[in-house]
Amino acid sequence: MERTFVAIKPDGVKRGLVGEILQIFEKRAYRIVALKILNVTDEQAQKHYEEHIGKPFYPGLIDYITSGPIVAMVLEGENIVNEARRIMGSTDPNKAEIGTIRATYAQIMQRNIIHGSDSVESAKREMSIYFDESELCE
Ligand code: IDP
Ligand code: MG
Repeated sequence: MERTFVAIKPDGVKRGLVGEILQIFEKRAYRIVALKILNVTDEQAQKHYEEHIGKPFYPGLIDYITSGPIVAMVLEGENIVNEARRIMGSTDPNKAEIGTIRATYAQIMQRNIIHGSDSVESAKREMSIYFDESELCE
């Protein structure tokens, strides 16, 4: 069984979309292995988005992810890394397929509501930024 790291970004939490988004994954019968609300520290944000350091949107991205609490989770299921990204839709909500989370709830990339790991390796790296091993429910 594969695992991925998913985060509802601060705009999703502020807009009261946590329940609706969790339901999408629960209805798909993915298992919640870990779940919490937290304020992302600058250190966590920099680790999470280290691949984007130096890009023009990087400072805005760090401000965005640290602007309020996120809901972080580890989900488990068949082929979940790719499937979760398919459920979320493209990074740019305007290019995301209708029916995906980003197309349904967001308008712009700078406020695209949700994060999902892009590979099994990224998932392992990202979940270790936000969770201790002991927080994962087997
Ligand atoms: P992803 O979240 O779909 O994996 P990434 O390319 O990893 O997309 O980018 C991380 C986040 O940075 C995006 O979700 C989005 O919020 C933001 N972002 C990415 N590209 C741009 C851009 O060109 N302009 C503004 N923000 C961007
Ligand atoms: Mg990414």
